[in-house]
Formats: sequence, C-alpha cells, structure tokens
Amino acid sequence: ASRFNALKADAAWQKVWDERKTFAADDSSTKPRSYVLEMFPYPSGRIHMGHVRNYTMGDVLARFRRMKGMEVLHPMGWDAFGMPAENAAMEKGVHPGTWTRANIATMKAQLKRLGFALDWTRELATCEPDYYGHEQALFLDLFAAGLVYRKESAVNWDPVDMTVLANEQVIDGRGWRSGALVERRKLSQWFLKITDFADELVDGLGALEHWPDKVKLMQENWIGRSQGLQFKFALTAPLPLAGGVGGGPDTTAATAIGEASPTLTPPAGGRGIDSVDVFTTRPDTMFGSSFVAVAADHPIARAIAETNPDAAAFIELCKRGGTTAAELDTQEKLGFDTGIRATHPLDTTWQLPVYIANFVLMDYGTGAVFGVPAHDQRDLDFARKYDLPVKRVVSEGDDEAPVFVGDTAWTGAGALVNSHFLDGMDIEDAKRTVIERAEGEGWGKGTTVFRLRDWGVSRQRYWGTPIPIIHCDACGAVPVPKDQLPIVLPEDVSFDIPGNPLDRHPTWKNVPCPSCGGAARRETDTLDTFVDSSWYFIRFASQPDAKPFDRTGAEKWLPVNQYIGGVEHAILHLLYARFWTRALKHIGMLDIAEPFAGLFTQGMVTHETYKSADGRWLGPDDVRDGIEIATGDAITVGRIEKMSKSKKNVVDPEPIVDQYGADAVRWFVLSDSPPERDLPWSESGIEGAWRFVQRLWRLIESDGAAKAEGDDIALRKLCHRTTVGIESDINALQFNKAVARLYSLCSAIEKAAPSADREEAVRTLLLLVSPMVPHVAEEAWATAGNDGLIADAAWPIVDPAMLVDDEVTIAVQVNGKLRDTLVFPKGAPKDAVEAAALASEKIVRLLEGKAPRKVIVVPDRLVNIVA
Ligand code: ANZ
Ligand code: ZN
Repeated sequence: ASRFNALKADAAWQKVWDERKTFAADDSSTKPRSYVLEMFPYPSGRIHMGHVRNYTMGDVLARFRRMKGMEVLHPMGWDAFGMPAENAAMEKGVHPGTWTRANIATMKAQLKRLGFALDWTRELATCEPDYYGHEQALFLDLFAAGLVYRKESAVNWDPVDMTVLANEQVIDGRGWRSGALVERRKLSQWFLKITDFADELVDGLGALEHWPDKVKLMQENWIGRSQGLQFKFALTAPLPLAGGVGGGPDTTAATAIGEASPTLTPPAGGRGIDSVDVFTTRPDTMFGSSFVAVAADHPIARAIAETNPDAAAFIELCKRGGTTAAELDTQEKLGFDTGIRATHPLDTTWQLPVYIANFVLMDYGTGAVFGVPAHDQRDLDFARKYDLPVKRVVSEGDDEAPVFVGDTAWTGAGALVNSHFLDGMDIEDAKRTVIERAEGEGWGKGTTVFRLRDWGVSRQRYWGTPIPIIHCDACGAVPVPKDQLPIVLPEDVSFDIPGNPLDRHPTWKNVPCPSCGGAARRETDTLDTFVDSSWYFIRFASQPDAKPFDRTGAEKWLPVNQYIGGVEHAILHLLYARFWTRALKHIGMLDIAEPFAGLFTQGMVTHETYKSADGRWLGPDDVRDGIEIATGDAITVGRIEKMSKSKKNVVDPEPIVDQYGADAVRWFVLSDSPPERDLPWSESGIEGAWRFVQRLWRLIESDGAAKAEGDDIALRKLCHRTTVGIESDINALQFNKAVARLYSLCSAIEKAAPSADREEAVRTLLLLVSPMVPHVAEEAWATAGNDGLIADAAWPIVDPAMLVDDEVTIAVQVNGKLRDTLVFPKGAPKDAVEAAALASEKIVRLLEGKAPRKVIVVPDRLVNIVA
C-alpha cells in the first residue's frame, strides 16, 4: 500500500479550496444559516498552538454544518492595532504598519497551511482605514446619541506603555500587557457609557443558555449590581467647606476612574457640609451601627484635612496603599477619628463617630458607609482595633442573641434582635421595612448601585483608531463631519522618544475647526483596541464600502451561533462586545440583543518545562532523554504549564505541520483532551495522530481491492450509530468523544469481511472524518472516483430504523455454566431459540449425544440446559 503524502495533498487541496472559494459564504442563500467564529488573532508574528487548537475546533464545526446543508459564515481577520507594534517600532525601528502587515502575511500563510475552511473574501484588519474609518463613524453615532463623553478623571496610568488603561485592564494593580505597577493620574479622557446598560447587561446573561456558567458569573460579579438604601446622617455641627478654586468640594476631582459619583450630596450652599450620605445593602442592620466611615478622598475628609495636619497625613498614608477592592479587603483596616459626630436617623439621641477609613472606596456607592461590626467582617476588624461597640442585631439561627460576638461577623440569615420595631423580622422583611420608612420620612431612598464604571477608551498611543474629534478653543470638542472620515493615521512618525507620536507630529493635529473655521487641534488620543474588537463580527457579516455595515445584511447572520475563544476574555472583550451591540440597538442601527448566542472557552495547550543544571529554562528542542543536548548535563523536568516564551516550553506549529502534515496536527489537537481542558502537547501524541491518518489512507486503498459481496448488518448499524453520535458530539464541541467513535468505527471496518456494507462503511467513515482531517479525506474521495469535493458532500443520512437495537445476544448455559452465545432477533419464539441452542456445535459436543434432562428458556436472555 502506498503512503499518504500529506505535504503534497495538503498543498493541492488548499489550492483547490482557494481557487474555487469553496468556503465563501453566500449572503443571498436561502439555506438555514450558521455563523461560526473564533476570536480573531492579534498579528504578533506567528501562529501558536493555542490558535491551532482554537481554529481547528471552529473549523470542524463549520465544515460539519456545511455538510449538514447549512450556509456557514466562518470568517477570519486581524485584531491589528495595539502596543506590540509600537514596541517593535521602538526596538527595531520598523514602522508599526510594516511590522503588522508582515506579520499578517506570515500568519495568514500559516493558517492556510492548516486547511481551515475560512471565508477569506471577508478578511479584515482593524488597522486599515477601511475598517477603522467605519469605527470612527460609529463613534460619532454614539457621540451624537449621548453615549460618549469626556471627563477629567483620575486614571490608571501604565508608566511602561505610557498610556491609560481601563479598570478591566489592570490586574492586581498591574498593566495587563506591560505588567508594570499602575499609577494614578488626572487626565481628560473619553468614556463610553457602558453603565447606562448595566442593568441590561446583567439581566441579559439569563438568556445566554449556551454560555459557560463561569463566564456569566464573572460578568455578573464585574458589573456588581447591589440593591440597598442610600440615606443621610446629619452631622451634629456643620463642617466648613474645603478651600481651593471654587471654594467647594469638587465632586469630579474626588472621583476615581469612572463617572462622578452621582449620589454625592452637593454641599449645602455656603453653610458647609451638614450631612453625609451612605450606601448600604443591609438597611436591616441599622440598629447595630457603631460608626460612620468616609473614604480618604471624600469631601468631608478633605475638608477636615484643611485644618488638621494629622488628618492630612492619614489621607496621604491611605493613598499610598493599593486602590483595588481586593487590596482594600486584605489591607489592615486603618481609621482616623475626625471628631465629628453623626446623628442616627432612627434615634436622634444616638451619635456615631465619623472616621476616615482606608477600606472605604470613593468611587463606590457614596464613598461613605456606616459600620455594623457584628455583621460585617471589615467593620468588626475595625471596631476591635478602635474599641468601638459591637452589637448583634441578627440572631444566628435559633440563637437567643448572646451579647458577646467573637472575631467572626455573622453574615448569614436570622431574625432581627435588639432592633425595636424590627425585632423578630427576617432580614428581607426588615430591609423592606427600613427602606419604606426612610422613603416615607424622607431621609433615604431605595437604590441600586453598580461596581461597573464607564469604559475609558482614550489611549495616548499612535497605533490605534484616531478619535474623530477636533478641539476648538471657541467651540469645544467638535465631532469631525462624517464626510471627512476616515481620519487616517499619519505615516511619518517617530518612536525614538517615549510618549504619543501623534501628539508631537509637526502638522497632523493642526486643522480648522469644522464648526467656526478657526484654528483647532485634532484629538491625538486613539481608541482602546477593545473598541476594534467590539464590532468586527458585525462587519464580517456585512461589509459595504459606504457604511460600517448594512443592517438587514448583518441581521441575517447575527447573532454568532458559536463563538470560540479563550476564557481570559470573559470580562474584557465579551462584556464590551455585548455593550456595543446593545448601544447599536439603542441608536436603532441593529436589532440584535446579544452578539454571541453560543460561547465556548477552550483550554490551553500545555507542555512540560525543563531546566538546565544551572537553572536556565530549556526548550523541548534543547533536551533529549533527560540531557541538555548542548552541555550533556542532566536536566530537571518541571511542571506541565501553558506554553509560554518565558518558560521556553513552546512548540511552534509550523515545523510540526511540515513534518506530519496538517491533518495529523488537527487530529491531535482534537483527540486527546476534552476541549475545555488543557491539552498537553506531546511528541508521541502527534506521532499517533500521524499513524491514524496513514491508517485511514490504507483502509481506503484496501477497500478498492476487496471484493464486495453479502451484507454486514452489524457494521451498517454501527455506521448509523456513529453518525448520530458524532453529530451530537460536534454540536456540543466534544471533539475528543467524536474522535473515540471514529477510532471504533475504523477498527470495526478493518475487522469486517469484504461486503457491500463494508464498502459503504468506508465511504461513511470518510465523510464523518472529513471535517477533522479534510486533506486525506479529499484525496481519498477523489481516489475513490467521486465527483466534486468531499467538503461539498452531504453528511450521511441516518436511518432511524438502523438505530434500533433489534438483536439480542442469548447466553447458552449447560448446568449453569456459560458455554455459548447466540444472536437472535428480539422476541424470537422460545422453541426456535431452544432448537438453535441444542443444535449449536459446542453444545452438541458437550452433551455427547445424550438428551438433556430439562431446557429452560428465558426469552431474549438465556437458555439453560440441564444435562
Ligand atoms: C452597612 C452594612 C452592614 C453593610 C452589614 C454590610 C454588612 P456590596 O454588596 O459589595 O455592594 N460599602 C458601601 N459603600 C462602600 C464603599 N464606598 N467602600 C467600601 N465599602 C462600602 O457591598 C455593600 C456594602 O459595602 C454596604 O453595606 C456597605 O456596608 C459597604 F452588616 O452597610 B454595608
Ligand atoms: Zn470652533
């Protein structure tokens, strides 16, 4: 038998698919549609194994659905703006555009070598004006609709990338790309009003049945909707206003990232601050409060600091600590007693001390809280430290409310105690009662607050979409008229000094004001690249020249039926895209509620790690049989970890494709692990996959030589069962299960004697395996004399009758011992079964001619012969 020459076949079939545009989606098709999409890659230079795994999964689904008679949209493009291109420009002196486009060319060729069924006619790169120009138009539409605004705010500043980052891009206090500790700065920034959709974005999660629960939970927590009560504590003596320009507390400046806290009490005109607003999710615990605490940048704290140097010093101390909620939770709780007293709204004889505290965030709720030590751990830690009263107001189960509370706050359910008119109620009743009373008496209001902040999209970088705004001293921020779009990035920029090259470009930013014609300046900030990826899936579905997309055209394809990508985008990209889709719906451009009906997050590709005798990381190619090749020294094998450059445990797909062919690589990444789990790359695994491809090829070749006579009902049934199983496996993206079924079918065919059914089984196997290993399948299909491509062939049709298991295996026992088995149609008559049992060769031999004493037949199960 000949060998399957993968390299030759791969190239030949890829050329055919390309030339015939086999996988171009037909917008005007009347077939049922399916939109299959994998997260588009950043063109970093080369395709990595994670891409291979991700795109192979989507590819199998896309090919399968085409064979099932659907019109499939399976496009590919490039998330092509971003920092690495500028870093390359700084390091290598190559223009970001040149670097990016060269990477795209390399990676496109690599993707093609894997034989992905992609519609390349719709390819797009976000760094080209024919994409980002439309994005500028969309930005202006959102601007016109009031969903874009500019505000001076404290921002996360990445000192290495020299840019602002969104909250979502700061992970454990560090920039998500640079890893540098983020600083706080004040800058004028553009924001998108994602908070307008906060409720919808939480509620919409409920309808996403085909999303992983963990992703939905992450989004829900990120948006962080809390229902509660906002109310006022009167201060026993008004506090003079903080000084400075304007004389009053500047609520904007006091606000961190995001919108100015809308709930801050405006200072009472001229009289100073006479109350403090707090937000609580536990109004039921009102009678357990023992202090009020405000954030370090709260107007009250700043007013105190004006005259009190100790307070000022304490505020400075707080600012030095971390700012994220997680850090605030773990830090030691510190406070400063302002000496001010606040009156409890439900008992005006009761006064509480007002502290400045490091665990209160300015940009959440009202930036002030009341503390209930018995039922909140932070409050309890604080109270123990500053010796404040701890009063239990919710009983633990049947507990009769002991006076003593230890070091653990009770946050569970219980009945209200020590709480006057609330006593005996459960928590929910008590909350409702307090809110009603506050609203009735006018000192508070039921409110919902969100952790989510508006999306800051300004980046002080070159390689991004220019924000289409012109600043005029007379007219302010003026939108660029749409007929002047796209605002194209200037080519002649330098990267020899840090900072934004657009800002220091000699001419680009100087333009006349579109409104008054006077001298004005272009906005030099560019858009966060997550804006680019918030709508690319819409542009794939419809890409007219004159506008971002055509509504009816896009709606024909959307939502994406199956989206596949990494779980690292659970909050960032997936939340932004959901927002963007809703924003477009809001302005009447697209009537789709959710962009991605189905989401699958695949696991990572991992590999063993190796270290040399002197502790250097070594790559798989540097090591053989436990020895470092270069030095001959023994190495240590470390943990299996995600492939990463820093640990050198990366396997580059391209040489693997060269050596084994695309099908073996595809088969391997599908076969070994459940797709949501990590996939450990191994040499033996890829070799096994290569052997399977060869085995398939031999099977097909031998089939032609065999003589076809007679039936093989069992094999025929197996084909139908396998077909049904694979359909459900692929739809559920359980590729490893589909692979296991294909191995079984393959073995069954190899064992079967020649027959017409066997010939049919080989044909079925080919069709079933073709979405996974399309090159060997095409080659075999053509060799077997079929017309047309297997990619265009119809998926095998399942005959439901063939799925019914209408045969039974009957055990034949002699004196209770199993001696033989018989295969019979279900429900066969007793006497026929008995006769067949007694006629069986083995039984005849055992009975040695004697008549049995007794024969017992259990229908469909068993024949017991008593000798
Ligand atoms: C009184 C109380 C009693 C509270 C109790 C909790 C337990 P979530 O659920 O995360 O929304 N809080 C409010 N604003 C805050 C801020 N700016 N910085 C720090 N903490 C703040 O949390 C809401 C609770 O967190 C609020 O309810 C408030 O403390 C605190 F037994 O008020 B609670
Ligand atoms: Zn003007």
